[in-house]
Amino acid sequence: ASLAGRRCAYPQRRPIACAAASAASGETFGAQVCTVLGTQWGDEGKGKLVDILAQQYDVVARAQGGANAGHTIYDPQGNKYALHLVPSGILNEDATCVIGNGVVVHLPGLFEELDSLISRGVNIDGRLILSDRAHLLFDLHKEVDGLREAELAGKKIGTTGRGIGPAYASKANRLGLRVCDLKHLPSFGEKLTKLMDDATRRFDGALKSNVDEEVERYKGLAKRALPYVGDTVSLINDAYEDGKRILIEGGQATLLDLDFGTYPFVTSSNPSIGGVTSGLGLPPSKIEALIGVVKAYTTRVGSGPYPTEIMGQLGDELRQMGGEYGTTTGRPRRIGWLDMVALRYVCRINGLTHLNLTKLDVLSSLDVIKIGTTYKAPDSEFLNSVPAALETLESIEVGYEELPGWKTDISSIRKWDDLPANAQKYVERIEELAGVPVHWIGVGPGRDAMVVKP
Ligand code: 2SA
Ligand code: GDP
Ligand code: MG
Repeated sequence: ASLAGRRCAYPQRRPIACAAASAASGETFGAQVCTVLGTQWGDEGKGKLVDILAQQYDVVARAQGGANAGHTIYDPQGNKYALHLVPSGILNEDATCVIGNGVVVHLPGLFEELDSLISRGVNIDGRLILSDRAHLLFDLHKEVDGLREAELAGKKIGTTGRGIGPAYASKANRLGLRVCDLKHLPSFGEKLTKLMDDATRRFDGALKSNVDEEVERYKGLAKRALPYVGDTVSLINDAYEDGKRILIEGGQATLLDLDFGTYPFVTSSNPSIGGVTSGLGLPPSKIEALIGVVKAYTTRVGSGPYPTEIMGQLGDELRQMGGEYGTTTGRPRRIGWLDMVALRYVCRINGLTHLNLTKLDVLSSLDVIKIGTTYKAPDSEFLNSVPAALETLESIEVGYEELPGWKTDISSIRKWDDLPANAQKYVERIEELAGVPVHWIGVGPGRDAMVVKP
């Protein structure tokens, strides 16, 4: 696909007010380039906000991660879609969806996802562009993911098993194959042989993937993939220069970031702001709005430290009320109170300009809601930020504030003024502690279940 062809690929957009925002305030979100990032351990509801904002954006792009992501969205008829590699703008037929260079792509999985969308009547034609620089994730990477987890025995990371870590390791080892390699099949075979030989030396006899079978399979996959492949660096910068509106959808979240998360219990990409720019080739100076999505409590899937974790019956009840099970793997999510020390750390790292507080409705039955506000290491000072060492983080004593609950269903409320006073106070306290305004408040999973704070 030539660059010249792509330059004209964006239809002139009619000004569409965001469905949820307009219901509440008539607002169209102003930023030409806007990024939506997870601020906790993922599953904050990023997909829902992206789906809502996508109604006003021309390009919706993913920059990092892969099919470990599980973003759940609902169309206006209430039909549910769980997306993994496909950006959450796909239900807005006027938006072009981009899978950027920073994403690791399992092509059979991508096609499965596309087929499922097509079978449900979603029009994909000409709407999905896959970066020629994105790295390919093979079944081999999934096998290695499983083998490495097995080696860790009782100390598993608790990965999604989607091959993410091994695929990024191949990229960093300079053994990876990229989407552009699909255009050069003879050397594709040679490169794949090198990649597989390396893995075979490490996991002697344990791997089932076979080079010849895989090369044959990728001949077919290449044919189907190539019409989607493009120079997304040029595409996205051209779009910007043409005045198009660009929305970037983060996967996972900053506390799972390879650099800033609870290492080694992290994913293998940078879900924070750095991954957005390196994963798309769009300069940071172009990003006007950085939206952090914050669940009104916290969840975490997989192992690792979790200072505000709620154990026992209350945790189980919140899991049920919030439907907290992995979108990709179905695993039960661990549950905890909001952690403002961690949230402040995440706001600073990303320079967040707006917050979307989600799932406020899930807390509606509680008498008292706790917010973690301080970290204290045993026999030591209060800490100002999230410590690097797991040993410290695991021994932290969290100090809590307690706020009264509102004890009434808020899921049909659409206006800030109609929220119960205690719910407003909870939101305002979060803004105060985070130092970043809450602009959207989620009160249910549906596209319309959003309150805009004036
Ligand atoms: P991986 O597979 O190498 O990225 O796993 C490393 C850690 O990152 C966590 N991780 C996630 N955490 C929450 N949600 C994710 N997506 C799915 C969802 C998860 C699911 O939307 O529910 O279905 O289980 C996601 N992806 C990666 C992972 O749990 C490890 O802690
Ligand atoms: P993501 O990975 O950040 O996109 O989040 P997931 O889709 O994995 O998990 C969020 C879950 O919460 C999904 O099932 C959403 O439909 C749901 N959800 C999002 N926002 C809200 C909200 O405000 N209230 C309720 N009750 N559910 C929500
Ligand atoms: Mg998710």
